[in-house]
Amino acid sequence: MVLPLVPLPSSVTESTGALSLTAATRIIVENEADAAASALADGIAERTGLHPAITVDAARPGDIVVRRTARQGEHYTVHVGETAQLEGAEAGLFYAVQTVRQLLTAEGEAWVLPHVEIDDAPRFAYRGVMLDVARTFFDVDTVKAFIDRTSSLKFNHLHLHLSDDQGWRLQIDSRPLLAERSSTTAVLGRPGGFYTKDDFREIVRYATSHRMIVVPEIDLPGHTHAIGLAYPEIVEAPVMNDGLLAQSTALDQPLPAAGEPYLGWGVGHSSVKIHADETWEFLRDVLTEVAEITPGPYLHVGGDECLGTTQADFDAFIERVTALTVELGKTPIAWHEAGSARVAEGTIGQYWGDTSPAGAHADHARRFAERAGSVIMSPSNTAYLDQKYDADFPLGLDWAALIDLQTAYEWEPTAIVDALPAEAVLGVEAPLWSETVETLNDIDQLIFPRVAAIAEVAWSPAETREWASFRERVGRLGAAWEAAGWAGHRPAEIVWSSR
Ligand code: TNX
Repeated sequence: MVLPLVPLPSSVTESTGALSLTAATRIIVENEADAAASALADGIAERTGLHPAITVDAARPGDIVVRRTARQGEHYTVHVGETAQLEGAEAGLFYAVQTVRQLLTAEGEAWVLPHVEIDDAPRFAYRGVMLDVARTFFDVDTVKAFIDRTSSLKFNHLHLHLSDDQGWRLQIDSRPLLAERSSTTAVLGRPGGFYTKDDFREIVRYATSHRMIVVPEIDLPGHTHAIGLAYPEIVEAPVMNDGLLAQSTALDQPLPAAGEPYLGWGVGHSSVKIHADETWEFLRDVLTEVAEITPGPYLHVGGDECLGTTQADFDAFIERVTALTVELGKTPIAWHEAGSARVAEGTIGQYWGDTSPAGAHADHARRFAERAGSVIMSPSNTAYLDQKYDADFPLGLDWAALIDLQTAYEWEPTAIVDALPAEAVLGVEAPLWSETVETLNDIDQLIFPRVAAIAEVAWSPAETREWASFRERVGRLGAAWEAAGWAGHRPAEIVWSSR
């Protein structure tokens, strides 16, 4: 039987036999306050009902040793023989724990860890997931639940889409009306909401403890209708466009009205006033505060779908906003359309076209590499978690593709944009837009199991990736997800094991 490991480690050598976990099993540490050891103890308890003690002692057969190494980074090793030994620096040990949790195997009434040697490190430095908290607002606990799920698959960046036409989600002290007015609405009349600065810090703290860097996005210059509910002087009047018409036919609100909430999900109708001094005073204030509460190196400034903006205005805006971001000490990330502009050196592009782009999409993506930046791959026809699995799936949109599990698995990040050097691919991100997503259960239905496929694309060596192997491993992982209380979709093409 294959080991239920996703993403597949770069090196796995199995041997016969297994370590039995019993009430006598202990976790041996050099320091009892070790975070990895307590995460491992919690994971074992959740799955098996055993409660291993954490102790500083010499290891006996059947014990699990958690050992910190000096070497930094995400590399780790797991050895399971007479004892189990986990080794890594802080990040590496976190991943070793996730791997050992997946290795826990039921044998009748007993629990074992199969004998194995694992030596593992990720393929890509940037392994991201995105949650759109703007279309639908998700409270701090739901964001934490999203972190629990995705960090278990070794994702290391959490991109929060904090603003859009339907709502603004972050308290900004210098612009109090954003929280007071712009945050009160959401798509389809759902309840609004926003994160206080303390809420945001709590999300950052929780993400950090799960080895995830928070990437806040303020989407600019489009997707800004909600700002106009608070600061109408800096937004343009809404404009009609094809994107809006195509997406909003089902909704009773073809064109948003200035100063009124927008509850549909059409795109491309809004913009801030690109040449107004007031706009830039606003942006400096807002982005300064966002940068201040963000320990991570990145600030995402949007740049997507400005359908009513002239190319010259768009490019002028992007050049200025990426320069401002650098001035504030952060590396800008922008959706790939921003590649039309003279982005600040080092700006990272996030590519959302499909896996075989024509024309401008690919040109724009290449631009980031030419300006000393790199590209995060989020192809919408394979990596978008908000697209339906199949035409009958009750949740999700379908404008990019129907994405079944195999489609989410079988794509190669370095083979999308012609003539983009492989080293310019910083990594992979799977976005979850929330137009059709209301609850944590909805999130689970759309992310599980596809997020596991994207995790493997992001982590595992290209030459080891194989659908036949993945489908078996992911099926065996279903039991661990159930034990954690993570429901989700269970496509019939996979054999799901129950324990
Ligand atoms: C496109 S792709 C968007 C979002 C929508 C999403 C829905 C991109 C950068 N923007 O505004 O939420 O489609 O699938």
